[in-house]
Amino acid sequence: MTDDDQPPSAEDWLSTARTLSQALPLFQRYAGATVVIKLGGHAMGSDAAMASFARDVVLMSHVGVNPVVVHGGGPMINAMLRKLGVESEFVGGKRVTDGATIEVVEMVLSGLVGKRIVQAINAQGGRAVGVSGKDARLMICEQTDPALGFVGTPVECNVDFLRNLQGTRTIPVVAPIGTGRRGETYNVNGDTAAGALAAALRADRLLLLTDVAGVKGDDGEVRGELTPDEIRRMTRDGIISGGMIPKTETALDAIDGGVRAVVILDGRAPHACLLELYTDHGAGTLIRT
Ligand code: X2W
Repeated sequence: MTDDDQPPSAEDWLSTARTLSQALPLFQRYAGATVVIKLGGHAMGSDAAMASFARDVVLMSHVGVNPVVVHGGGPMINAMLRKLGVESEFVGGKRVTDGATIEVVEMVLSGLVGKRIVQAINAQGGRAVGVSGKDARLMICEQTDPALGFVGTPVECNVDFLRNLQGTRTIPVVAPIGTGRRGETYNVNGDTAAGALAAALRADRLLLLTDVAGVKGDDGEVRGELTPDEIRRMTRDGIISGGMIPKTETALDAIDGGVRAVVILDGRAPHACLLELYTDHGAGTLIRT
Protein backbone atom coordinates (compact mmCIF):
# COMPACT_ATOMS: atom_id res chain seq x y z
CA MET A 1 0.00 0.00 0.00
CA THR A 2 2.87 2.34 0.80
CA ASP A 3 6.67 2.41 0.86
CA ASP A 4 8.13 0.85 4.00
CA ASP A 5 9.27 4.17 5.41
CA GLN A 6 6.07 6.08 4.54
CA PRO A 7 3.05 5.96 6.86
CA PRO A 8 -0.23 5.25 4.99
CA SER A 9 -1.86 8.39 3.63
CA ALA A 10 -5.55 9.29 3.93
CA GLU A 11 -5.91 8.15 0.32
CA ASP A 12 -4.40 4.75 1.16
CA TRP A 13 -6.89 4.32 3.99
CA LEU A 14 -9.76 5.33 1.72
CA SER A 15 -8.62 2.69 -0.75
CA THR A 16 -8.60 0.08 2.06
CA ALA A 17 -12.11 1.13 3.09
CA ARG A 18 -13.28 0.88 -0.54
CA THR A 19 -11.84 -2.64 -0.89
CA LEU A 20 -13.64 -3.72 2.30
CA SER A 21 -16.90 -2.20 1.09
CA GLN A 22 -16.60 -3.89 -2.30
CA ALA A 23 -16.09 -7.21 -0.54
CA LEU A 24 -19.56 -7.14 1.08
CA PRO A 25 -21.49 -8.92 -1.74
CA LEU A 26 -18.68 -11.46 -2.04
CA PHE A 27 -18.77 -12.19 1.68
CA GLN A 28 -22.57 -12.46 1.50
CA ARG A 29 -22.29 -15.04 -1.28
CA TYR A 30 -20.70 -17.63 1.01
CA ALA A 31 -22.13 -16.56 4.37
CA GLY A 32 -23.35 -19.71 6.13
CA ALA A 33 -21.70 -22.01 3.56
CA THR A 34 -19.74 -25.09 4.58
CA VAL A 35 -16.37 -25.26 2.82
CA VAL A 36 -14.19 -28.33 3.24
CA ILE A 37 -10.52 -27.58 2.57
CA LYS A 38 -8.13 -30.48 1.96
CA LEU A 39 -4.57 -29.33 2.61
CA GLY A 40 -2.24 -31.91 1.09
CA GLY A 41 1.25 -32.54 2.45
CA HIS A 42 2.78 -31.27 -0.80
CA ALA A 43 0.82 -28.02 -0.49
CA MET A 44 2.17 -27.31 3.03
CA GLY A 45 5.03 -24.92 2.73
CA SER A 46 7.14 -22.75 4.99
CA ASP A 47 5.90 -21.34 8.28
CA ALA A 48 5.11 -18.09 6.46
CA ALA A 49 2.99 -19.93 3.85
CA MET A 50 1.22 -21.87 6.62
CA ALA A 51 0.53 -18.60 8.47
CA SER A 52 -0.94 -17.10 5.30
CA PHE A 53 -3.16 -20.18 4.75
CA ALA A 54 -4.28 -20.01 8.38
CA ARG A 55 -5.07 -16.31 8.08
CA ASP A 56 -7.30 -16.99 5.06
CA VAL A 57 -9.14 -19.75 6.98
CA VAL A 58 -9.69 -17.41 9.96
CA LEU A 59 -10.92 -14.66 7.65
CA MET A 60 -13.41 -17.06 6.04
CA SER A 61 -14.64 -18.08 9.47
CA HIS A 62 -15.04 -14.43 10.50
CA VAL A 63 -17.20 -13.61 7.48
CA GLY A 64 -19.62 -16.46 8.16
CA VAL A 65 -18.15 -19.44 6.30
CA ASN A 66 -17.91 -22.75 8.16
CA PRO A 67 -14.47 -24.07 7.17
CA VAL A 68 -13.53 -27.68 7.85
CA VAL A 69 -9.83 -28.39 7.27
CA VAL A 70 -8.85 -31.96 6.38
CA HIS A 71 -5.12 -32.49 5.99
CA GLY A 72 -2.75 -34.98 4.43
CA GLY A 73 0.92 -35.37 5.27
CA GLY A 74 2.29 -38.07 2.97
CA PRO A 75 5.78 -36.48 2.65
CA MET A 76 6.00 -36.02 6.45
CA ILE A 77 5.06 -39.70 7.00
CA ASN A 78 7.73 -40.72 4.45
CA ALA A 79 10.37 -38.67 6.28
CA MET A 80 9.51 -40.22 9.67
CA LEU A 81 9.38 -43.77 8.28
CA ARG A 82 12.82 -43.20 6.74
CA LYS A 83 14.21 -41.97 10.07
CA LEU A 84 12.84 -45.06 11.78
CA GLY A 85 14.09 -47.37 9.05
CA VAL A 86 10.59 -48.63 8.12
CA GLU A 87 10.12 -49.48 4.42
CA SER A 88 6.96 -48.18 2.72
CA GLU A 89 5.36 -48.61 -0.70
CA PHE A 90 2.29 -47.27 -2.52
CA VAL A 91 -0.14 -49.33 -4.57
CA GLY A 92 -2.65 -47.37 -6.68
CA GLY A 93 -1.85 -44.15 -4.80
CA LYS A 94 -2.42 -45.73 -1.36
CA ARG A 95 0.25 -46.60 1.20
CA VAL A 96 0.47 -50.29 2.04
CA THR A 97 0.05 -50.01 5.81
CA ASP A 98 1.16 -52.77 8.20
CA GLY A 99 1.06 -52.73 12.02
CA ALA A 100 4.33 -50.81 12.40
CA THR A 101 3.42 -48.29 9.68
CA ILE A 102 -0.03 -47.40 11.04
CA GLU A 103 1.55 -46.36 14.37
CA VAL A 104 3.86 -43.94 12.58
CA VAL A 105 1.07 -42.66 10.29
CA GLU A 106 -1.16 -41.90 13.28
CA MET A 107 1.62 -40.21 15.26
CA VAL A 108 2.67 -38.02 12.36
CA LEU A 109 -0.83 -37.04 11.15
CA SER A 110 -2.67 -36.62 14.48
CA GLY A 111 0.40 -35.26 16.25
CA LEU A 112 2.89 -33.31 14.20
CA VAL A 113 0.94 -32.27 11.12
CA GLY A 114 -2.49 -31.69 12.67
CA LYS A 115 -1.16 -29.68 15.59
CA ARG A 116 1.01 -27.53 13.31
CA ILE A 117 -2.13 -26.45 11.44
CA VAL A 118 -4.11 -25.95 14.66
CA GLN A 119 -1.31 -23.76 16.07
CA ALA A 120 -1.14 -21.72 12.87
CA ILE A 121 -4.91 -21.04 12.86
CA ASN A 122 -4.97 -20.18 16.56
CA ALA A 123 -1.97 -17.87 16.14
CA GLN A 124 -4.11 -15.85 13.70
CA GLY A 125 -6.88 -15.45 16.28
CA GLY A 126 -9.03 -18.37 15.14
CA ARG A 127 -10.21 -21.24 17.33
CA ALA A 128 -9.16 -24.56 15.86
CA VAL A 129 -9.31 -28.02 17.35
CA GLY A 130 -7.44 -31.00 15.96
CA VAL A 131 -9.32 -34.28 15.75
CA SER A 132 -8.92 -37.52 13.87
CA GLY A 133 -11.61 -39.84 12.59
CA LYS A 134 -11.36 -41.61 15.96
CA ASP A 135 -12.59 -38.60 17.94
CA ALA A 136 -16.35 -38.80 18.47
CA ARG A 137 -16.26 -41.67 15.95
CA LEU A 138 -16.03 -39.00 13.27
CA MET A 139 -14.97 -41.46 10.55
CA ILE A 140 -15.89 -45.13 10.84
CA CYS A 141 -14.08 -47.15 8.21
CA GLU A 142 -14.00 -50.53 6.59
CA GLN A 143 -10.84 -52.11 5.25
CA THR A 144 -10.29 -50.92 1.68
CA ASP A 145 -8.47 -54.02 0.42
CA PRO A 146 -6.75 -56.76 2.47
CA ALA A 147 -3.65 -56.35 0.26
CA LEU A 148 -3.24 -52.77 1.58
CA GLY A 149 -3.38 -53.75 5.27
CA PHE A 150 -4.73 -51.05 7.60
CA VAL A 151 -6.03 -48.76 4.87
CA GLY A 152 -9.63 -47.75 5.41
CA THR A 153 -12.57 -46.38 3.42
CA PRO A 154 -14.98 -44.19 5.41
CA VAL A 155 -18.48 -45.69 5.55
CA GLU A 156 -20.06 -43.52 8.26
CA CYS A 157 -19.26 -39.93 9.28
CA ASN A 158 -20.48 -38.25 12.48
CA VAL A 159 -21.38 -34.89 10.97
CA ASP A 160 -23.39 -33.85 14.06
CA PHE A 161 -20.08 -33.56 15.87
CA LEU A 162 -18.71 -31.23 13.17
CA ARG A 163 -21.93 -29.18 13.13
CA ASN A 164 -21.70 -28.75 16.92
CA LEU A 165 -18.19 -27.39 16.50
CA GLN A 166 -19.41 -25.04 13.75
CA GLY A 167 -22.14 -23.83 16.10
CA THR A 168 -19.45 -22.47 18.41
CA ARG A 169 -17.33 -21.04 15.57
CA THR A 170 -14.69 -23.69 16.21
CA ILE A 171 -12.68 -24.75 13.16
CA PRO A 172 -12.18 -28.53 12.94
CA VAL A 173 -8.79 -29.71 11.67
CA VAL A 174 -9.21 -33.37 10.76
CA ALA A 175 -6.41 -35.93 10.47
CA PRO A 176 -7.33 -38.72 8.02
CA ILE A 177 -7.21 -41.56 10.52
CA GLY A 178 -10.30 -43.74 10.81
CA THR A 179 -11.62 -46.20 13.32
CA GLY A 180 -12.98 -49.66 12.51
CA ARG A 181 -16.10 -51.12 14.10
CA ARG A 182 -13.91 -53.40 16.22
CA GLY A 183 -11.60 -50.60 17.29
CA GLU A 184 -8.97 -51.00 14.57
CA THR A 185 -6.98 -47.95 13.43
CA TYR A 186 -7.11 -47.18 9.72
CA ASN A 187 -4.97 -45.00 7.46
CA VAL A 188 -7.27 -43.07 5.12
CA ASN A 189 -6.04 -41.27 2.02
CA GLY A 190 -6.42 -37.53 2.74
CA ASP A 191 -8.41 -36.80 -0.42
CA THR A 192 -10.76 -39.73 0.29
CA ALA A 193 -11.34 -38.49 3.85
CA ALA A 194 -12.03 -34.93 2.69
CA GLY A 195 -14.44 -36.16 -0.01
CA ALA A 196 -16.33 -38.39 2.42
CA LEU A 197 -16.69 -35.64 5.04
CA ALA A 198 -17.68 -33.05 2.40
CA ALA A 199 -20.38 -35.40 1.06
CA ALA A 200 -21.68 -36.22 4.54
CA LEU A 201 -21.86 -32.48 5.29
CA ARG A 202 -23.43 -31.73 1.86
CA ALA A 203 -20.72 -29.06 1.62
CA ASP A 204 -21.08 -26.09 -0.71
CA ARG A 205 -17.45 -26.38 -1.77
CA LEU A 206 -14.65 -28.91 -1.48
CA LEU A 207 -11.27 -27.30 -2.15
CA LEU A 208 -8.51 -29.83 -2.87
CA LEU A 209 -5.28 -27.91 -2.27
CA THR A 210 -2.39 -29.65 -3.95
CA ASP A 211 0.89 -28.82 -5.73
CA VAL A 212 -0.43 -28.55 -9.29
CA ALA A 213 -2.38 -25.66 -10.80
CA GLY A 214 -5.46 -27.74 -11.72
CA VAL A 215 -6.68 -30.27 -14.29
CA LYS A 216 -5.00 -29.89 -17.69
CA GLY A 217 -6.85 -30.34 -21.00
CA ASP A 218 -5.59 -31.91 -24.27
CA ASP A 219 -3.62 -28.72 -25.02
CA GLY A 220 -1.75 -28.89 -21.69
CA GLU A 221 -3.55 -25.80 -20.37
CA VAL A 222 -5.31 -25.82 -17.00
CA ARG A 223 -9.08 -25.86 -17.53
CA GLY A 224 -11.04 -23.32 -15.47
CA GLU A 225 -14.19 -25.44 -15.30
CA LEU A 226 -15.13 -29.04 -16.11
CA THR A 227 -18.27 -31.14 -15.75
CA PRO A 228 -18.19 -34.70 -14.35
CA ASP A 229 -18.96 -35.98 -17.90
CA GLU A 230 -15.96 -34.12 -19.31
CA ILE A 231 -13.77 -35.55 -16.53
CA ARG A 232 -14.95 -39.10 -17.34
CA ARG A 233 -14.24 -38.60 -21.05
CA MET A 234 -10.79 -37.09 -20.38
CA THR A 235 -9.94 -40.01 -18.10
CA ARG A 236 -11.06 -42.54 -20.76
CA ASP A 237 -8.91 -40.72 -23.33
CA GLY A 238 -5.87 -40.76 -21.02
CA ILE A 239 -5.72 -36.94 -20.79
CA ILE A 240 -6.24 -37.20 -17.03
CA SER A 241 -3.73 -39.70 -15.66
CA GLY A 242 -1.35 -40.57 -12.82
CA GLY A 243 -1.65 -38.70 -9.54
CA MET A 244 -4.54 -36.59 -10.83
CA ILE A 245 -6.84 -39.64 -11.03
CA PRO A 246 -7.39 -40.06 -7.25
CA LYS A 247 -8.24 -36.35 -7.07
CA THR A 248 -10.74 -36.35 -9.93
CA GLU A 249 -12.26 -39.60 -8.59
CA THR A 250 -12.67 -37.92 -5.19
CA ALA A 251 -14.28 -34.95 -6.94
CA LEU A 252 -16.77 -37.14 -8.85
CA ASP A 253 -17.67 -39.16 -5.74
CA ALA A 254 -18.12 -35.96 -3.72
CA ILE A 255 -20.45 -34.46 -6.34
CA ASP A 256 -22.41 -37.74 -6.53
CA GLY A 257 -22.63 -37.58 -2.73
CA GLY A 258 -24.20 -34.10 -2.75
CA VAL A 259 -21.28 -31.62 -2.70
CA ARG A 260 -22.21 -28.63 -4.87
CA ALA A 261 -18.79 -28.06 -6.45
CA VAL A 262 -15.21 -29.23 -6.10
CA VAL A 263 -12.11 -27.19 -6.95
CA ILE A 264 -8.66 -28.69 -7.57
CA LEU A 265 -6.08 -25.94 -7.08
CA ASP A 266 -2.48 -25.13 -6.19
CA GLY A 267 -2.35 -24.64 -2.43
CA ARG A 268 1.13 -23.13 -2.69
CA ALA A 269 -0.21 -20.10 -4.58
CA PRO A 270 -0.66 -17.12 -2.23
CA HIS A 271 -4.24 -16.76 -0.92
CA ALA A 272 -5.45 -19.70 -3.03
CA CYS A 273 -8.65 -20.12 -0.95
CA LEU A 274 -9.56 -16.43 -0.95
CA LEU A 275 -8.94 -16.12 -4.69
CA GLU A 276 -11.21 -19.09 -5.28
CA LEU A 277 -14.10 -18.02 -3.08
CA TYR A 278 -14.01 -14.26 -3.31
CA THR A 279 -12.81 -13.25 -6.75
CA ASP A 280 -13.98 -13.93 -10.29
CA HIS A 281 -10.40 -14.82 -11.09
CA GLY A 282 -10.85 -18.13 -9.28
CA ALA A 283 -7.95 -20.54 -9.09
CA GLY A 284 -7.52 -24.05 -10.40
CA THR A 285 -10.28 -26.20 -11.93
CA LEU A 286 -13.90 -25.95 -10.79
CA ILE A 287 -15.85 -29.20 -11.19
CA ARG A 288 -19.65 -29.18 -11.08
CA THR A 289 -22.57 -30.49 -13.07
C1 X2W B 1 -1.95 -41.42 3.23
C2 X2W B 1 -2.41 -40.42 4.28
C3 X2W B 1 -1.77 -39.08 4.16
C4 X2W B 1 -2.16 -38.36 2.86
C5 X2W B 1 -0.48 -41.83 3.48
O1 X2W B 1 -0.22 -42.77 4.22
O2 X2W B 1 0.40 -41.14 2.94
C6 X2W B 1 -2.85 -43.52 2.38
O3 X2W B 1 -2.13 -43.53 1.40
P1 X2W B 1 -1.27 -36.36 1.29
O4 X2W B 1 -0.23 -35.38 1.67
O5 X2W B 1 -2.62 -35.77 1.13
O6 X2W B 1 -0.88 -37.23 0.13
N1 X2W B 1 -2.83 -42.55 3.29
C7 X2W B 1 -3.85 -44.63 2.59
O7 X2W B 1 -3.13 -38.64 2.19
O8 X2W B 1 -1.31 -37.32 2.58
